[in-house]
Formats: sequence, structure tokens, C-alpha cells
Amino acid sequence: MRSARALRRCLTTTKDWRAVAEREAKKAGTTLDALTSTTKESLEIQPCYFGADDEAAPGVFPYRRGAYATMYAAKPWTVRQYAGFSSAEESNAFYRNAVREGQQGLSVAFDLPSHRGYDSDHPRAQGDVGLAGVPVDTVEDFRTLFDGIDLGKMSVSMTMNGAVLPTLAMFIVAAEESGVSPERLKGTIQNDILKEFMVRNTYIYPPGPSLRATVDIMGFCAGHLPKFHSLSVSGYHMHEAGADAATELAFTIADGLEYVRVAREASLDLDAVCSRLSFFFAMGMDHHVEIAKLRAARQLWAEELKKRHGDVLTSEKAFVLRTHVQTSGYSLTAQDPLNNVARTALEALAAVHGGAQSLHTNSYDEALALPSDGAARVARDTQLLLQKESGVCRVADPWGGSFFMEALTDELLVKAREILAAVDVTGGMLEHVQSGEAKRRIEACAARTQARVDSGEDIVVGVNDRTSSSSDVDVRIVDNSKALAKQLARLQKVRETRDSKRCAEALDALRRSAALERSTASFADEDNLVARAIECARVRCTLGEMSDALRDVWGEHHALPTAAVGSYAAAAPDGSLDALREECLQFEEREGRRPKVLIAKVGMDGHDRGANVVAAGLVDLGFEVVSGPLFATPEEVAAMALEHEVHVVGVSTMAAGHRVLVPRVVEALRGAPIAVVVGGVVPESDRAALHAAGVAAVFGPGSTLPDVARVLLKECESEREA
Ligand code: DCA
Repeated sequence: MRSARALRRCLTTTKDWRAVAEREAKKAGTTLDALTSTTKESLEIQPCYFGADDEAAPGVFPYRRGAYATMYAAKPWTVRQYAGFSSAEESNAFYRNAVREGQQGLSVAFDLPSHRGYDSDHPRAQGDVGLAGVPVDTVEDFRTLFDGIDLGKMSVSMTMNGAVLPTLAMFIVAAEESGVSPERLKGTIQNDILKEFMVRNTYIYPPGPSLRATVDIMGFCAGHLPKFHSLSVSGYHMHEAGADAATELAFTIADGLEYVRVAREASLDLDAVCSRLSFFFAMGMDHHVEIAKLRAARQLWAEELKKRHGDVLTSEKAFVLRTHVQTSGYSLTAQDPLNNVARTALEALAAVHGGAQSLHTNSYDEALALPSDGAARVARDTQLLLQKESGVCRVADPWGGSFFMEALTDELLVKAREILAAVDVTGGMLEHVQSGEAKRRIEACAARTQARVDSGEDIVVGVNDRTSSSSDVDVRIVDNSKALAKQLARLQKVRETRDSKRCAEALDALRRSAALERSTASFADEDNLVARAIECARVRCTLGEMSDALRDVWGEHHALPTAAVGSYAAAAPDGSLDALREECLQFEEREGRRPKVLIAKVGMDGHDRGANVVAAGLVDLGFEVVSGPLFATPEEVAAMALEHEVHVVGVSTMAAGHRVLVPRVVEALRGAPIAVVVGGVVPESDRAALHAAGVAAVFGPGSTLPDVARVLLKECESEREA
């Protein structure tokens, strides 16, 4: 063990670090000396520690040990909870209360119709308005959403990728109308479309034009919104879709590199663009691996950026990977939901030890429904007690120099570099995404993970280690009928009171600019798509109208469902699937065909990990599976079930749309010999209504694939007999 004196000597010899740390301390309104703290035992704690022969330092290239030299000692991470539901009024009240209670930044969740570019009165939007986020149709909704919040001071993150142009434009106009000019706006727009094609599925247009919107936003922000992050390169959703840490890390960095490549191709100022790029990772339950993931991510990003664009990048800030982190939604269980408080706290601690800049902690009830007020408070307070009670803010990168952590970080780097090299061989991430290769890799990871949980190889406490568990907590049920009526009335009023001629002209101009073959990414270009969308927003064109104008020119993207067939069976213990396979064979011998299931997604919910894992696993067991397209209406699902003559329709629901949409599927199949079952996030209190509507079975989170398969086989039998 080194003595405290030796440690201090090393610290003072680290000149690079000291220079940065002093600069940062000054910026944070303090001095470097003042960042040394003392414990109750009179032990002195320095803001950073160094090994005798290791000069790696936080705040210094390649940033493995941290984005900032002083980290949380000078400024703790931003407590930024992702929220939004029902209506702009209710979400605004929620934000204001959260800020009063200690939240430090906002993060807006939009509802699914808004993501997909539909106004709240669009026939396809029914069933999803205001459920998984706040609906935003016009600038008026944004004004209400941020009423009483000073956008010149509060940083606002907006998770939006599909309808990203209208959203950013309406935000800018609403801020301007409240007296805040674009150059004062602080925050982030997610604007990461590549991962939408891999995992999250809230795209609208094909990859090519979608990427064009991304670059126009990068260009516009670099010129007009110098404090705003134009992109949040997101691995989070890859983790949620089942990716392991190395895959999440490598694909996220590869996505970021792809964006920088296209920005360079469009002749944007790379220093300005990269200095305001941000990242977004998940924190799962594998504590040390997750800490290592953030350390490796910063190093990989800095080194790859230097290798590929070091000839033009001059700003130090450009190389620094700064990241938002969200604790893992996937790790939450519906069984014994209070256990999720502990899971989230551990994951939050990993985020902080890994050096996150901004953090969202999940609520314990999120495997069941949208967070209740009480659960949201516990989630936020988990961060506050980490910041204010635990002492974790005192020192940067406390794991630095640990033999184990440094080795783990190195090993992750090696694995991630291998994946990155494979992406490069295929021509970069756009190619990798378009070929479906990236999605296939993630889905294979997800099927393997499910098999490990189902077989008990991976323990999930309360799920596969015992039989009795409870899911007895009060959950938030959004009854959106009243909010929807108000939303529709407000939208109607805007449509009636605006100047339709000016709207039509602004939309025509947007169409014309979108049709240009040349790059319009420069902020000085009047055809820049953000500039055009701002003109539309000012005259009160709606989000749906702007999205439609772009659809007219660019068309829509329709993904083919995929299933990683074989991955589940390969990861299941030998012989564990034999009995079920035999039952499927017997069914086939009796019936002359295999048990046949349509796995369907209805409404705007694009979360398809569960649906894909189940589809792939059922095929491995001997079922015939038809995978329906994303975003189908209930009637389209029913028509497909009839056309394919399936025995059972399995509807996957992750975004609360089931209450309205599933009964419509049952109704559309009335009289047909086809059973309907539901799987996903279904609160206990919704089950009775679903059964009363005619649903044969409901599978909540934590259901194993063999259990699901057994029930499906039974339903196939009874439909055959009906
Ligand atoms: N010493 C001095 N200054 C510091 C220190 C320090 N130790 N740490 C941070 N700061 C400064 C930063 O330099 C920054 O100032 P700048 O804007 O002039 O560069 C300011 O404090 C804010 O810190 P930052 O680390 O940028 O934290 P956030 O503003 O919360 O931004 C970031 C975090 C990840 C970059 C952003 O993109 C974000 O908030 N993303 C959230 C995305 C999200 O919510 N997604 C939801 C799904």
C-alpha cells in the first residue's frame, strides 16, 4: 500500500491534470485546494489519486478516468429524470414539482404518435396518445410544457429521433416566444436515427434521408445553438434490446463515428460538432463490467476520433465523451417490485463510479406501468442521497488503479475494438445497419440471455430463484380520455385560427428543400431543414403536417421483422427443450401442420425485443411463427391472422396501448377459431378487463419461454377443437 504522502507526491507531479483541474475549479466558482475534503475521522480526501508510475488522469486525453479532471468534486452529475405523460399541462406540473424537489435538468418523454410523426387526431394515433409520453402537436403544446420554466437556465433533453425536425423547430420557436434566443438554449436532442433502425424503431423515413435530417440538425446547432447538444449517441436501447456490454459499447462508438463521418462529408466544422456531441449508455446489473464500460467508452471514442479525424480536430473538448446514463429498465422485475429500488441504486452507483455526466434512475414500478408519483420520488431521491449522503462525489474515478478494474477496462476495449473492426470491414455502421447485421447480432444476444434466465443459469431474484413472489404495488394508470379531448380541442383551435395560406407556403418550402440533391447542412443555408421547419412551426404547422411534407418527398421506412432463429436453443441447456419439442411434433402428427402463431405488435409501440425473442424461441421449439409488422392497427393484425390461418395471435405490448387496442383485435377476430394472448408490460389491474374482453392468457415480464410455449400449445389445441 502506498502512503498518503506518496500519493500526494504523485498527484502534484501530474502537471497536465493539475492545469485542467485548476481551470475547471475556476469555472465551477472554486479553487483546486478547496476540493480536498475531510471525513468525520479527519481523513483528508483528495479530488483525485494517481499511481506512482501511472500518469493516466481524468480530464486528460484519452479520458479513460473521466471527462473532467475534478469530476463531481467541482460539479456533481445532473439529476435528470426522463418523464412525460398524458398532456402538456400535466407533464409541466410534474416537471415543476420535480425541479422544486431537487431535480437539476429536464428530460422529455414524447408519446409514440409524436415520435412517429402523427398528430393526436390521426386515426393511427388512437390508443397511444399521451400514454408513453407527452403529446406535442404544435408550438402551443411546447409553450404549455415549459410554462414557468426558464429555458435560458434549465437544460432540456428531448428524446426524439423520428419527428426530430418538427420537434426541435417547435422547441426553438416556443423558447423564442418566451424570450429565450437559440444561442442561450442548453440541452440535448437525441437525434440518433441509426439505432432506431437497429433496436428502437421510432423511425419514419428510410435511413438515407433520415441521416440527412440528422446532419442538418448538427449543422444548424453548431452555428445557432452553441450550448446545445445536437446528438445523443445512444447505446441504452441496445442494452434494453438485449445487447451485452461489449456490443453496446462498440456499436455506440461506431454510430458516433458514422455521424462524424457524414458531418465531415457535409463540410461541417468538426470541432464545433464534436464538442457538442453527447452519448447515452445503460447501466445494468453486472456492476464492475458496467463501470468498465464507461471508462472504456471514453478511451475508445477519444482514440478512434483522433485516428480518423485528428487531422482536422483541434479543440480538446471535441475528444471528450460526455454521457447521460439511465439505469436498466430491462433489469426491473414485475415480481417483488420493491427489489427494484436496490437494483436501481446499484446501477446508479455504477454510473457514478463510471463517471456519468447526467443520470436517470428508473422507478421501481416501471416493469408494471408508468412511474407513480411515489416511485418517481424514490428514484430521484436515490440520486440525491448518492450525491449528498454517500460521499461518492469527493473523488474522481475511485476505481482507477484497481488491478481488476483496469484489466476489465482493457479487456472490454479489446472486445469492442474487434466488433468495431468488423463494422469497418462491412463499410461502416450505416451499411451494418442497412444489411440487418447489427440488429441480428443484438437479437442473438437477447435470445441467449433469455435462455440463460429461463434455465436458471443467470439468477434474477424473485423471478427464477423461487416460486412465490408478489407484484402488489399501486401503479399509475393513465386514463387519457379527458386529456385527449382537451388535446384534440387545442389542436383544432390552432388549425382554425392560423393563416392556412402561410402554412401551405411554409410546408411547400420544406418539401422543396427536402427534395434538393445537394447537402443543406450548413447553418447559413436557407434550405437547411431545421431553418425550414422553424418557418413552419412559427406559422403553426403541426408536427404531423411537417412530418407528412417530408413523407411526400422521402417516403416511409418499413422494416421486415427478424427473428434470431437458433440462438435460444443454442444457449439452452442440453435436453431442456426436448419435451416441448416432442409435444410440438405430436401436434403436427395429429394435425398435419405445426402449431401456428402470429406474433403481433399493435399501435405505435416499437419495442420489439420481447416479440422477437419469443418468435425466435418458438421456432426453435417447433412452432410455425408469423411475425407481424410493427405499427399495425388491430384490424390489420386480425386480417393477417385470418390470411395466415394461425391458431393463436400473441400481441406484444410494452407501452400501455393494450387497454384500447387488444379488445379491438379480439373483436375483429370474433367468430374465427383464433385465440388471442397478450405478453409484455400489463399491470395486474388490467388483466381482468383483458380476460373479460376475450383474451385467453396474459404473460407478464419474467414469463419463461417454455411456460409461454406450453400455454400457446394448449390454446392451439382448443382452437383446433372449437
Ligand atoms: N468542473 C467544471 N465544470 C464542469 C465540471 C467540473 N468538474 N463538470 C461539468 N462542468 C460544466 C460543463 O463543462 C458544462 O459546461 P459547458 O456547457 O460550458 O460545457 C456544464 O458544467 C454542464 O455539465 P455537463 O457535464 O455538460 O452536464 P449536462 O449539462 O447535464 O450535459 C450531457 C450532459 C450528457 C452532455 C447532455 O447531452 C445530456 O444532458 N444528455 C441527457 C440526455 C437524456 O436525458 N436522454 C434521455 C433519454
